[in-house]
Amino acid sequence: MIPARRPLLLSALALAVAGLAAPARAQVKWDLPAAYPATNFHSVNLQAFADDVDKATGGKLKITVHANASLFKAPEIKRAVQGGQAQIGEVLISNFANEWAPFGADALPFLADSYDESVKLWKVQKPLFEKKLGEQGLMPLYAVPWPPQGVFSKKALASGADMKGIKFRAYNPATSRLAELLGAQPVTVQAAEVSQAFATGVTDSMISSGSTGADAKLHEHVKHWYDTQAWLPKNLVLVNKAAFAALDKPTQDAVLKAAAAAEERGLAASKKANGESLDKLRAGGMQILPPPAALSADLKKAGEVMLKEWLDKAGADGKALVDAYRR
Ligand code: PCA
Repeated sequence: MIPARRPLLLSALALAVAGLAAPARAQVKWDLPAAYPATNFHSVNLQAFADDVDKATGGKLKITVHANASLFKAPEIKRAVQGGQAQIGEVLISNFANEWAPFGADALPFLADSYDESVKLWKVQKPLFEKKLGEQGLMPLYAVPWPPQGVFSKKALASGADMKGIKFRAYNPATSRLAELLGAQPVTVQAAEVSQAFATGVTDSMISSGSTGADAKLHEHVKHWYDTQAWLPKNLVLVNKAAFAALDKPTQDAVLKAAAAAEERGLAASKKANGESLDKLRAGGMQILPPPAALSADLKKAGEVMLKEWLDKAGADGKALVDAYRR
């Protein structure tokens, strides 16, 4: 049925009023899927970022953080943001090295293996990433490194040879390849399921941070952590470009400002989490050990193979990146 005629002037007036009122009142809601527990320093930092944006925009942009892979699993988050199922998300960028090799640069053993080097690597990665992600309808907002990666193992390790045949949990293509080169059996398990994987014997070892070990209460299942400081993989917060473009300018500025603050705060939080989580694991009965020389040497050898393979795959982009990083 056709609705009763309304005086034309009145509906025009109603439209004009709605149009004027909309920008002031409209609230935009964004979902932010993330893959790590709500108490992890990355997630705490995401929440602080969302709170900063809320405050700076007077509640106009509300970002809801969905921690612990509750909305999407870690490897699905990038595609979800690309496809607009989520407007913003946090990814472990090296998870996507098979898509484009430079995404994996921060998971190459011993290329950038300290906080300072990790920051330096990000500086040269960022412009390249902006271009590549831009082509995919995405925009990087900020990056935060995980603490240095060390080897968790149920059995004591003296060298790479001790890892032959043992089950080794992987979290990205680089950790799978490292396992293969060491003769271990890679099994991919996302962080949210690490505790269960060790408890049920799905895996006996992995390389990761003390932070993820403490999140998973790994001291209950594993007695050794070797402080190999092999690399510091980064979490990257990505936004859907169209969703960002739809914001008004002051809101966009608030997001960028909060992102810059989150990058700085996240770096400090990572350093703090590194010490605290190792203390927690130690208190729980795990031995926090310097790596035996032979284990370090074997990891370095594997790292050299991986860098060569990566340079082959990454082509001109990879060479430019490594050259700029080493300059
Ligand atoms: N924790 C994440 C990635 C690197 C890290 O330290 C994980 O183990 O999945």
